[in-house]
Amino acid sequence: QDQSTALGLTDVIYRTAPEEGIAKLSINRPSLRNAFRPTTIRELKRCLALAQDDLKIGVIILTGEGDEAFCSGGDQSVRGEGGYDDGSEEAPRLTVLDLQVQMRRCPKPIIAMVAGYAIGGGHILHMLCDLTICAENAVFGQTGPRVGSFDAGYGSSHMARLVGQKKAREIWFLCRFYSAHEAQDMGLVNTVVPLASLEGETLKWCRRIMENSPTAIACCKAALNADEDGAAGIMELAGNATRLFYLSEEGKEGRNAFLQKRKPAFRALSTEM
Ligand code: 2NE
Repeated sequence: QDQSTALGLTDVIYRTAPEEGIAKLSINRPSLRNAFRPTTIRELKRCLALAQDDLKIGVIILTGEGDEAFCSGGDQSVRGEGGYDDGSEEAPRLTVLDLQVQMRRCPKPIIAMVAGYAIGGGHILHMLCDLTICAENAVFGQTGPRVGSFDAGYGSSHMARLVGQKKAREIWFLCRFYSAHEAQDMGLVNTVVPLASLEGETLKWCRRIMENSPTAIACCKAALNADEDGAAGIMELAGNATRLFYLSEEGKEGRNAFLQKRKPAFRALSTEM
């Protein structure tokens, strides 16, 4: 179901297949190789929040419209003095960083489905997805140092975790572009498929994930993020522990005793550690 019109989206297409548990967010600026502007980021954040809160959705696909690009990064034509500025935000800034954090905190797996260019800030978005499935025509790289930009956050630290320090420095310092198979060799992508099979293969991965325990997957994602994300990462992992505790008899006893104005009888329960 395409919900873009109902949501009033201009830069993003938001589709859901609730019966399959899949949501798809697609950047819809193909004439600009799906470069993002603040409006694009705001819409991506909104759709991601919708997918995250939708109990029927278990997996989220992030992609770009057309076969030529996943995303070519920040729209250089709206790059103002202090950040990207299309007149839709109070102050020009790097709104994509907020999206990156939201992607990390999302408990549901996000899969980058990449055809064509994943460049600059677009390359960073694919790296921050939990998995990347790309077509044989995919091209990956950073251009920041060539166009007067850089991402010293996840764009650097997470890249180094994926490909190693030497390779990350090569990618940033030389601004070379890499083919799909080069990207696979350095651990940037999970699999490379013919362009015609990209959507089908991505759906196969989504369906496979949907067969597995959502709580286990959410905890695994939080655990895999935890050390890189510091206190925020531990908080995410700990939040899952609290949620599981709320579901336990011991957790419920605390709430019930408070509401019933009596002393909790924790020790009468068989859930002690
Ligand atoms: C992506 C790439 C390599 C594609 O090349 P090609 O030859 O397939 O297409 P072409 O002709 O360059 O692009 C088609 C149209 O899209 C626009 C182009 O200007 C062109 O417009 P027209 O000439 O048809 O009017 N376009 C493409 N990318 C754009 C962009 N990012 N902003 C605005 N317009 C764009 C080639 O297009 C390319 O190298 N694009 C630039 C990639 C880039 O430098 N991105 C910004 C990196 S910085 C960043 O994203 C960033 C960061 O470093 C840190 C934080 C946040 C963001």
